[in-house]
Amino acid sequence: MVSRPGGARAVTRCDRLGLPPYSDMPDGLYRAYLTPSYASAQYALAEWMREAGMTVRLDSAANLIGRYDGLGDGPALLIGSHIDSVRDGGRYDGPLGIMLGIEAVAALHEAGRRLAYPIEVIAFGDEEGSRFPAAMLTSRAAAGTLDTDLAVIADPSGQSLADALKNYAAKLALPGVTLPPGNIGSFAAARRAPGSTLAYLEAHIEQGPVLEAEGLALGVVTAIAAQHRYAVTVRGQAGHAGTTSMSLRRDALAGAARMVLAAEALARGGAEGLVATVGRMEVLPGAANVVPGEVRFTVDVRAGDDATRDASAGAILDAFAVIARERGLALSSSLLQNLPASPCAPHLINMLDAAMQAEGFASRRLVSGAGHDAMIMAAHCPTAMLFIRCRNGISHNPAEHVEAADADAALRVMLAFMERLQNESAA
Ligand code: HGY
Ligand code: MN
Ligand code: MN
Repeated sequence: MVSRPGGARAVTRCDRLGLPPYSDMPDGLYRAYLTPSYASAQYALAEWMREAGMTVRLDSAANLIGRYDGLGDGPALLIGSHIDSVRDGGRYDGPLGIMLGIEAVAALHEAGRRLAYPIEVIAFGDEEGSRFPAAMLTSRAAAGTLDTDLAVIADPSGQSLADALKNYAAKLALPGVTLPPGNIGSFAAARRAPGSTLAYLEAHIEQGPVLEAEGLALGVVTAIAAQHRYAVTVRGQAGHAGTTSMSLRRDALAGAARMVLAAEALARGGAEGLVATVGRMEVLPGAANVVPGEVRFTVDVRAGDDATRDASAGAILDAFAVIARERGLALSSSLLQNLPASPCAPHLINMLDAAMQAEGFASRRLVSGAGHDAMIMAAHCPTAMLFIRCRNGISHNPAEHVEAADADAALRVMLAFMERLQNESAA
């Protein structure tokens, strides 16, 4: 089924990438950085970028980039989002922003038009952190803010990021895609030259209920919430489930359960917009007839500003320590991810808002509770984000859904924004 260009085709292409071979899950969507499904998705995206009149390349962090030259060869408008997904995720979180970037270029290409500035569409490879313990890896490579030894970061199978990049490069089969000098493997070499990007624009589903509740298709993001993500380990004593009396137990899972409820209670009672989530937990040894001796879990704490995030995360860790002491448990925690709150560029917020109103949409500005590559790219260039309504605000879930008409609306506003950006940069 060939969809007409625009929002419908963008949604259809996201749907297509929701199934094998573009997913590593047989009955759902899981596409992780540098996996076979990631390669298949890059193959399809490269085709669609070329059809839209772009030349296509990989940077040395294996981000896929399509380029549509402008009348001038100054700094480029970068439009993008991420192509990786969470486990059993939705089809639009990430890919929709890439597909709409391709549709915007395709519209210019079909009209035989070139804007004053070049346009690049980028498919970031690892926003979710669903394979390696850190997230936003490849936008941080592009922004030049990831200074870590790639051999130290490893996935659950033990494969290091460095080896995963080498393996990916070795098996690469992307005809018509230009490889970076020195091939794939160096995050440092993926850094976009300072001053080379006019602005970064990301269209993304809201992943929340606000726009739908207010009957709005689109919203302009003013800032992205601050995030802290911790790895927590609770150690007690494993024991026989039948012979260890309750009074003598040091049950790591019972203690961890109290900690989960303490984190929830602190977030519920905290500032507007404060959230805390325990999303992953591992119980060891994990046998039905053994009192758990060790539990490892993650805590994700977010707030509209850094100070609230820091104070709340500190209160949560303090509560954990009290529970551990009361129960004779050992507690350790490490900060996995520290993402400061990231404001979008005021002049781009106003420009996107004006474009939205010029296209007949009511103005609506909102903060993003979800993290995005835009918060990383803010270290490199001014950023703007356009939110698109999604059904029941559901995301990170196969039930994620976006209407083609809303994707069309977003495309219209993106094109109007691009014209305004041209007028501003020509002034
Ligand atoms: O976790 C987030 O907010 C994003 O979806 N990675
Ligand atoms: Mn996303
Ligand atoms: Mn996501």
